[in-house]
Parts: sequence; structure tokens; C-alpha cells
Amino acid sequence: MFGHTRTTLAHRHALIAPDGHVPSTFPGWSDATAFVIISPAMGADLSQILITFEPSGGSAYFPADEHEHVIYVETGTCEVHLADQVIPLATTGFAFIPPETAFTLQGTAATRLTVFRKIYEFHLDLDLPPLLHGLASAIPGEPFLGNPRALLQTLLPIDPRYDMAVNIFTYQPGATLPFVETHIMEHGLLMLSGDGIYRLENSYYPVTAGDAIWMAPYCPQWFAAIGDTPASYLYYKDVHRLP
Ligand code: UGY
Ligand code: MN
Repeated sequence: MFGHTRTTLAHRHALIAPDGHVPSTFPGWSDATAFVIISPAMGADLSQILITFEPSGGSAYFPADEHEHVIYVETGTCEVHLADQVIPLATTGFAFIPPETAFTLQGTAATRLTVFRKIYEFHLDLDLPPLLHGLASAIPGEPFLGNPRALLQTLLPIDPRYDMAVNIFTYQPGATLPFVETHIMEHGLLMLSGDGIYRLENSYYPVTAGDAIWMAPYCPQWFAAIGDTPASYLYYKDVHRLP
């Protein structure tokens, strides 16, 4: 509705609805559009960037620096070009790119992908986490805290060299997070399909596919899936480092 949006920016959370998206582009990019949905500019420690490409294809360049990245292909396909290899990613494909590694994403008109980006937290006793890639649709979902109606797919290995987790949560209609979580870990989240109600701090929001959410550390959070189809979201979480 004219002059209205569901987008909300609060103290410890943000809900970003697609109607407010404004494009950016960056050095070395051609025919690719970034929507920087979450970033340190809003107080987050991560960035969550939605990228789309022109009908003739395009490329998005990320220089080698202290940032690590996870790429998730929501629709279409993409290629990750590195100095010594090209990784093709199908729909639901993902890749973890370690810090100090330059890469270029090449996509087409059908490609819609999300990049999670953050500064890698070195640990004196640990090596750098290796590059990896996979297909989320091939990863089995595990019942969350015993509930077979709330399945969690864990994309990255549970390995302390990785300081982030990226997961997909799929809820049958009526399924919920079992309790209101309040935790040190931060989340960046993208609704992939379905509808639900997200509790963030003391507010309750209807959410739907395409919405993004930032949950700062200690943002009380809860979710209930509603409607006739399962609700699914992709999310980032920082893990494996002392505060
Ligand atoms: O991993 C998590 O903290 C997850 N259960 N949080 C969430 O879905 N908001
Ligand atoms: Mn959580």
C-alpha cells in the first residue's frame, strides 16, 4: 500500500520486506545487482547480500581479504570462478569460500543467490577452514529437538575451524520453534518458502517467502509456520568462538 511497508528496523532486529529493496553495484561487477539486506551499517557483524543478474548474464567479483563467504543458490544456476578452479552450483547449491580468497560469481537471468559475508575469526590453535561446496537438497533434514515436523538441514560441517553455520529449517504448517530462544549467536535469515509468524524481541510479524530478518545477539526469537504449505528458511549463525 502506498506509503506503507512491513519493513521494520528495531534495536536488536530488522525485518526487511522485498518492496523496499534498493540496488547497489560494486567495483569489478558487470550486469549483476546487489541488494545489501543486512550489513555492519545496521549494527550487524555479518552482511547478507541478495544478487541477481541481467538476462545476458553477469558477474559479481569479491576480492581476497579477511572476509569469508557462503553462497546459496535460491533459483537458477551459478558458477564460482576462483584462481585455479570453477565450481558449478545448481539450484540449492552452496559453497563456502575461506578468507583471503578472491572469487567471481557468474549467473544468468534465472539466478537468484544469497551471499553471507563476515570477517573470519582466527583461532590460534586452528587452521583455516577449507573451501567446500554441496547441494542442500541432497542433505537430509534432522528432527529439531526430536520434532519430525521441524527439520534442520546443516550445510556446513560441524568443525571448529568454521566460525559460522548455515542451515535450512523446514516446518510443517503449525510446527513451531519449541521455545523462545535468546542466545549470543547472531542470525541473518531469508524466508525461502511458505508463511509464518516470527516473534522478534516483543513484536510478532507475519512473514513470507522473500522476507529477510536480522536477529542481533540476544534478540528473543520464536517462529510458528502457518498456512497450507511448509515454511522454510535459510539462516546464518556465528559459532565455535569464545565471546
Ligand atoms: O540455530 C538456531 O539458533 C535456530 N534454532 N534459530 C532460529 O531458527 N531462529
Ligand atoms: Mn536461533
